Formats: sequence, structure tokens, C-alpha cells
Amino acid sequence: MGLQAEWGKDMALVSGMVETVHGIPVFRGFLDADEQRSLLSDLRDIARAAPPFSPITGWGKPMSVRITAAGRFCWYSDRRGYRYIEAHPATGQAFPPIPALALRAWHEFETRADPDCCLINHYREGARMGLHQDRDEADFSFPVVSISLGDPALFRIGGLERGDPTRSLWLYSGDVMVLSGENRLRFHGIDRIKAGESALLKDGGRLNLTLRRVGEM
Ligand code: MD6
Ligand code: FE
Repeated sequence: MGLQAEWGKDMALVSGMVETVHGIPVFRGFLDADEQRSLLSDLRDIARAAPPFSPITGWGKPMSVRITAAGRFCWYSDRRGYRYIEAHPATGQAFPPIPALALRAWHEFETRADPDCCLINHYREGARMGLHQDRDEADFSFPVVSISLGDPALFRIGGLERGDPTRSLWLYSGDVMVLSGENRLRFHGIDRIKAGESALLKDGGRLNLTLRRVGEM
């Protein structure tokens, strides 16, 4: 059973190289260098309108990753717990629209509806993201589509229980990864980034976009 069986004719729509890593499709170089720069420029505008912030974990510690979002929803966490919010915690404003290139990536994999959240994670050297499940969305039949920009990241993915065995893979600038079907609820996280590898971000580091549908249809 190869990719052909999993993706069928849809594969022809996708540019670049697709690898199945631990059963998860990773579209290497889905965005070429020009597209990466163009998306980055959109993300800079978004960060100006909706400044990235470090959510506070349930333990009362700020996360090492800085977060903002485009679209209707943004993930948020403070001492009261975590949830999706619809207004920026500092400005009180709605989040900016999702960039066209990110929407295009989503539509390669899901045509039933647009995403209503594009979460943007910024990793500086030393930042990481603990093992978690994305399960606060209304309908798990929608995928989560991830786009990586900048320095490589070591992505760890396990099973449906926190203690299940995990495997790791590197995500590079321009790669798109899709968590759908039986992979949708797997525990996953980022162990570390390899700082100084990519020249895309002026100050180095990594950006990750995850496109999702949070609300009901
Ligand atoms: C990251 N990614 O790559 C964190 N979640 O920085 C995620 O948490 C993630 O890549 C759901 C689906 C795909 C992901
Ligand atoms: Fe996640």
C-alpha cells in the first residue's frame, strides 16, 4: 500500500515531492523559495496587526513559542486553561484574514470548507513545543495542514495515548504536512529547531502555520 492508494488522483494536484514518514504525508518543498518569501511577507503584516504573544501554560509558565493567528480563531492559554479566542488578547481586535498561499495549501487537501484558523507559531533558538493532541476543534473529519518556514524542526509524533511510542522526523522550510484520518489525533510536538540553517527569516528561527477548522459547519 503506497501513496497512490492513500492519495489517488489528488496527488497529481500537488507539486514537489511527497514522502510518507511514519504513515504521515509530508510534501517536501510544497512552497518554492519565492512562495516562502511571499508568505513570510504576509506573516509580517499579520504580526504587525496581531502581535505574537507567549501563552501561559496550566503550570503558570510562559511557553517558549510565540503565537498569533489569522482567520476567525486563535488558540490561547492562561491559568484558567486553554481555549480558542476570537479577539487578540492585547488589541481586542479580530485576527487578520488567512493568507492566500496558506488557503491554497489547505484546498489541496480539503475542499468541503475553508479553514477558520491559521495558527502561527514562532520558534527562536531553544524554543520547543511539548507533546499534545489537537482536539478542541468541532469536527475531526477536517485535517490539520501544517506549513513550515525557516529553520528545520524535529517533529515528534506518537499515538492516541500520551505514553505511546513516538517517532521523529525533520520538517524543512516549504514543507507541508497533513494530519488527517487516523493520524488526526496523534500526540505530537517539536523537540527542537536547528538554528542558523535557513536564511529565510531575517533573525533566524522557524515559523509554523497550522490551518484548521475550529467551529461547526
Ligand atoms: C509545529 N505543529 O510544527 C507544531 N499540530 O510547530 C503542530 O502542533 C501541529 O504540525 C497539528 C497538526 C500538525 C502540526
Ligand atoms: Fe499541534
